[in-house]
Amino acid sequence: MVLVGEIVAGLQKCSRTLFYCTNRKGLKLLHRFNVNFSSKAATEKSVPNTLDEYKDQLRCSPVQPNDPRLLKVSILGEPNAGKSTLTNSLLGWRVCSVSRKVHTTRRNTAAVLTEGNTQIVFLDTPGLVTPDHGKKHHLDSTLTTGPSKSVQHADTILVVVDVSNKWTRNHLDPGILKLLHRYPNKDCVLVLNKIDLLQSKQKLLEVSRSLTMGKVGGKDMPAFPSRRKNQKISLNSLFKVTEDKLEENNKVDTETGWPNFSRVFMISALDGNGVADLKTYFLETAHPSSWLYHCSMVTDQSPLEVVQMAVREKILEYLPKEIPYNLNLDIEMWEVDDAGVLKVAMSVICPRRGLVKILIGHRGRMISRIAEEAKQAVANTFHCDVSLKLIVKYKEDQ
Ligand SMILES: Nc1nc2c(ncn2[C@@H]2O[C@H](COP(=O)(O)OP(=O)(O)OP(=O)(O)O)[C@@H](O)[C@H]2O)c(=O)[nH]1
Ligand SMILES: [Mg+2]
Repeated sequence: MVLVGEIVAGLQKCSRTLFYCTNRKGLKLLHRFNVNFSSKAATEKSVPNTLDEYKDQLRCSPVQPNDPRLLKVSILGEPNAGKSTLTNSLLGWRVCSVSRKVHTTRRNTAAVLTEGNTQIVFLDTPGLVTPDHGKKHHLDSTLTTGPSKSVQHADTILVVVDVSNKWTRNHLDPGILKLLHRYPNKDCVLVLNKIDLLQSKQKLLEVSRSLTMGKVGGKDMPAFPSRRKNQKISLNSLFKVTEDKLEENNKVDTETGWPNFSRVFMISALDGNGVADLKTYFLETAHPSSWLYHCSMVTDQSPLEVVQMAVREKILEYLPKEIPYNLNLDIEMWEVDDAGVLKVAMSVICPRRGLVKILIGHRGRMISRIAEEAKQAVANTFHCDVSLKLIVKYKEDQ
């Protein structure tokens, strides 16, 4: 009590003191006494769980370090390639929603990684779809326009390919190729994701050869070396060869890929294999420039969006394909109690009576499971305890 009193008195007296805010309660205190947030150094990263804190964080102009460095990375890929899983893995923080179904990400989402004097802003985008596909499946316009908008402002384009998908892994999506051609001078990096599901190194090399048209960093890729049975070859050593050595190479089909990738990374966003190398690459290629966001910023999503996306993610995970896209999610109650527990009640509005039954499930098991897992996801984003209540409703003609 005495300590809080002292802090309050200190705040009132020393409005020009550089105040280091270390936790959410500290932020609230600053807010209560109208302390100019932007002039303070709130150093702890956080995802605000109230609209007021969120607005404060957005308003807060970045305190620039000595020699600030910045890199804006647009993450592109076909639906379900693992873009959001990779974003979370790079940040070490669950900020983006992930599910087994396509179109989990509905709009461009910024995820901010600040380390030392370097800030990297990742733009997680919806999976690339053609405008025709978007129209046919009644997808929001943010899904079709998001990727190209994000590339416009990026320094680096990160193309994520799911190597476990044998239908798509050997050629780049035409929409991605179109974007790469539109910005030929931007740095481009290829990520072969889900290597935990494709053990054959020979196949991985074939995929990367196809997607890069046999050229990486301005050099020809080496031919796959012959090897004795059971001899282990490290992928890293192969790529070292790629970068170090020029070799004559069989030309691959000119339509399959992009010959201007500066690097290729083989990773598993799910188990983290290879992600540290990718992160190091970004930290090293950041250029001298002012930071865009305050160092406490982790994501540009509003607290409401975080919860809605988490619930949608779990509905996507457990319900048949088309259903989740037809539901509306409305916040009914939002409260943070004195113990810091976030309490949310949300209605899930179904346009058909039949959906209500499916969503609730036998003895309410389905909706309880969705609520429980969404609650955990939200807690992992806000880093606070959460209570989440879902109310399933039927409403015609929404
Ligand atoms: N096995 C494996 N699964 C992965 C990996 N990365 C992502 N996944 C899974 O792939 C699915 C899709 O992942 P997301 O991160 O939602 O993919 P996305 O590209 O963001 O998808 P959209 O937002 O729909 O475009 C999820 O079930 C992930 O758990 C990986 O490295 N290995
Ligand atoms: Mg996504």
